[in-house]
Amino acid sequence: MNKPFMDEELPVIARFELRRRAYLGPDGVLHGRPPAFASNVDLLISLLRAMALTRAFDLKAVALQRTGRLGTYPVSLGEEAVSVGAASAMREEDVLLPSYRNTGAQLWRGVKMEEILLFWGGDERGNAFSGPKQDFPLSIPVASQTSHAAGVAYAFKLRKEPRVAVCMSGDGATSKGDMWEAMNFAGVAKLPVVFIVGNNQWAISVPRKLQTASETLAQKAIAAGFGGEQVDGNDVIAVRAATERALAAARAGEGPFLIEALTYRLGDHTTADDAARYRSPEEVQARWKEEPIARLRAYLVGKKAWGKEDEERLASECQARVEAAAASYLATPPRAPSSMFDHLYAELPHAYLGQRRELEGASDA
Ligand SMILES: Cc1ncc(C[n+]2csc(CCOP(=O)(O)OP(=O)(O)O)c2C)c(N)n1
Ligand SMILES: [Mg+2]
Repeated sequence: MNKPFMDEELPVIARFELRRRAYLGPDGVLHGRPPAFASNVDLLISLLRAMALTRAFDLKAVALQRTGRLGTYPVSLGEEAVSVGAASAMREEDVLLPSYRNTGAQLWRGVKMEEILLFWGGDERGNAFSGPKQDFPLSIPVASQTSHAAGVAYAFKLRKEPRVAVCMSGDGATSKGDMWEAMNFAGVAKLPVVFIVGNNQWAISVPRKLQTASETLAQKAIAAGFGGEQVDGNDVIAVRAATERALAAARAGEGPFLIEALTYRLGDHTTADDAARYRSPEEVQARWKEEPIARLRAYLVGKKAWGKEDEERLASECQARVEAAAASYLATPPRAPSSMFDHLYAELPHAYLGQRRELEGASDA
C-alpha cells in the first residue's frame, strides 16, 4: 500500500476498520463460523447447479459468437459465485441492476437463456425479459447502473417500501465518477442500496493496481459514510451471507453497504479480447485453483451429498437446457430493420420520418 503522509504529532480524529468474510476455502473445507444456511445441503446444491448452468451457458454463447451467430459476449468464467451468491440472497421484490458480467444473477432471477442470447444477438426484445419485470437490463456503460441504483433506492425510501436495490459492477466501476456520486448520495440519504463489486482484478487489460491506489475497494464505502467489507468472491456461501446481511440491514433502514467480492476473471474480457496479450498463462493457471465451482463440489462430495452420477446428470441437464435455449434463439426471426425507429421517441422527429419511409420502401421492394 502507498503509505500516506501523516504528521504523527497530530491527534488521531478517526479510525477505520475493514473485515474480510470467507468460509469455504479452495480446499473444499468450511472454516470460521459459517452462516446457518451452510448446513442446508439442498440449498448448496441449488447454488452449485446455478453456477454450473451459468458456465455451460457461457460456453455455448462463445461457440455461437465464434460461428457468427451472436455478437460480442462477456463470459463470467471463474466469477459465477459473485452473481449467484448475490442474487440468491435477494427477495423477488428487490431490484437487480446488473452489469454485463452478471449472467448468473439474471438467470437466478428468472431471465431466460434465450432472452439473454437475443440481447447479445442485437435484439432488444431480449430485454423485455421474464422474471422480475422491475429488474434493470444489464448495463454495458461502466458504472452508469450505480446512479440508477441510488435512484431506485431513493424511490423505495420515499415510498417507504421495504425493498432494496442491488447494484452489481466490476472493480473498474469504482474508479468512475458515477460510482462516487452514487455512493455519496446513497450515504447522505441513507438509501437501501447494496453495491456488489466483483473485483476480478482486471478492467479489460488494466490491472487492479493501475486502476486505483486504494488498498481495498471496500474502503471506498467509508469515504461515503457507510460500511463495506471484503468477501471471498469465489466462495458462494460467503457472497450469499454477506449479501443477506447487507440486504437485511438496508431493509431495516440502516442504509447502504458495499461488498467487494474478490475473484478472478479466468476468461478473456469479452469475445473481442485476447487476454494472452497482457497476462501470462501461468498467472491464470494458478487462479484456476481458486475457482468457485470445484470448491463447492468438493465440499458436497465430502459431505456425501454429491457424487459422480450427480455430476454427470447435471452436466447433461445443463447441456440440454443450453442447447434448447440456443435453438429457440436461432429460430427467432429477426425484427424488421425499421423497428430501430420504434420506442425511442413518442413522436418521431421529422428527419427520421423520411429515413423510416425510405427504409420501409427499400424493404418492400
Ligand atoms: C463508460 C464506459 N467507458 C468505457 C467502457 C469500455 N469498457 C467496457 S468494460 C470496461 C472495463 C470494466 O472493468 P470492470 O469494471 O472491472 O468490469 P469487468 O469487465 O472486469 O467485469 C471498459 C473500460 C464502457 N463500457 N463504458
Ligand atoms: Mg474487473
